[in-house]
Amino acid sequence: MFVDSVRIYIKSGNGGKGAISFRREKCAPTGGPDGGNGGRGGDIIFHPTRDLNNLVSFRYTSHYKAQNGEQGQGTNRNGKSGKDLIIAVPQGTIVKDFETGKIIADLFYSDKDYILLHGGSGGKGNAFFKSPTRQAPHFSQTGEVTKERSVILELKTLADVGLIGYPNVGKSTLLSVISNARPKIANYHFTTLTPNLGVVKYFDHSFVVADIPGLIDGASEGQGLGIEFLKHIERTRILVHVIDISGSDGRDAYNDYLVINKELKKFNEKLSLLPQIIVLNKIDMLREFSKVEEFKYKLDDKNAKIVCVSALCRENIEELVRVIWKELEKLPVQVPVDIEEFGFDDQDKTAITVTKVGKGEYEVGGGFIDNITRGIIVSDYESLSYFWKRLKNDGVIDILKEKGVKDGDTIRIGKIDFEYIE
Ligand SMILES: Nc1nc2c(ncn2[C@@H]2O[C@H](COP(=O)(O)OP(=O)(O)OP(=O)(O)O)[C@@H](O)[C@H]2O)c(=O)[nH]1
Ligand SMILES: [Mg+2]
Repeated sequence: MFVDSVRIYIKSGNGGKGAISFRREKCAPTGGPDGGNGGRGGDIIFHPTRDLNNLVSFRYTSHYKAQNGEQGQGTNRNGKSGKDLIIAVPQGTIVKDFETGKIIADLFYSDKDYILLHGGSGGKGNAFFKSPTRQAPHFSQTGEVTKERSVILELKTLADVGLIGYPNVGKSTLLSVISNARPKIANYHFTTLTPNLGVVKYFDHSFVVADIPGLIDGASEGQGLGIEFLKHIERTRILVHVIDISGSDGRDAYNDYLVINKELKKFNEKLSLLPQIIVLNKIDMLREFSKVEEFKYKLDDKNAKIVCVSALCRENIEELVRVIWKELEKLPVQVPVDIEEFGFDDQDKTAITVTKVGKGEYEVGGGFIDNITRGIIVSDYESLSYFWKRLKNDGVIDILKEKGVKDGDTIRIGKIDFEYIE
């Protein structure tokens, strides 16, 4: 089964909780705080690789979770970080946020890893909260709890050259003789059902060729296998238009050429504007060479690049590879798609929202607040005073004042109501 688009769920690891612990020594039964910090949660990392060309494995496993960080321990021992989860995907996979459809990453370069979700930070142990006025803090910070996200993975195959043409004209045969690929070849239509990639070597150079299923008249209206799979050649730099010049299937070669170009244009104007090299294949079956001349005569573009070959008999194949390379050399290299500003983590960590919900009542929330409330124990005086200090020092109180908060008003943070005292 070939899968080129899937939805998956990913979650980085939560941070571990900071420890609450006090030193115990023979002569000092109530020593100072020595609770270590919790470990960081593992990241979710995507690893683009050339070894994969299908997203099918994601059909069977759709939830991916990195390991949580471990809790801190006494004697100032920090918790272990959670293991990252590395997810291998085919090179050229695009990751989109499911909610907004925005592109988050184009995993364009093979082996260039991309951290999509950072693990939650570990909570501070109680040793961290020790201060001259707070000698024995009985609180620690909980680890950051990360959110599960849903993303769409879309395979946008990366190839330099796309092979297009009617079914049975010899596209796969051609790929098999110019590259290392061994696609299925047979004398019937629609032998190729999913894209095949092959690497072609030309002296010290190499380039990637994609062979896709054949197109027919009306493909854009769903005839044959449709035109959906043309997206796999959207990122190519040139197209090699393969035509059966012998007419072995009983069609007219020039008409085939026009039909395929019309279908291309219907799929995507940009694709139809890519440079094309016309390959007139199956010349071994030609009884009259005049067919080639006739084709050239009918062609509007008198400067079109045309190469006559026999893929089966390997005739003129080296010349074709040379022509392809010479064309490629002139064209700019491919670049990843433009990414809109997007980051799951950034959005969350800085947000402070203050909403007036009633007379003298304010609700305070957002990722920033979630972060500083981690591990706060309302019943613990020191914990609470630390929390107020953070609200003050980090500007939350100023925002409340701007919104008109007054002495005696209620401030709701999470599920707890506080009274605001100036
Ligand atoms: N005589 C001759 N036969 C060829 C040549 N190239 C391919 N063929 C034959 O044409 C038939 C179709 O070849 P494929 O390579 O499978 O054609 P395709 O364009 O990939 O077809 P689809 O995958 O169905 O779109 C096979 O029987 C090949 O052996 C050629 O140069 N000369
Ligand atoms: Mg084929």
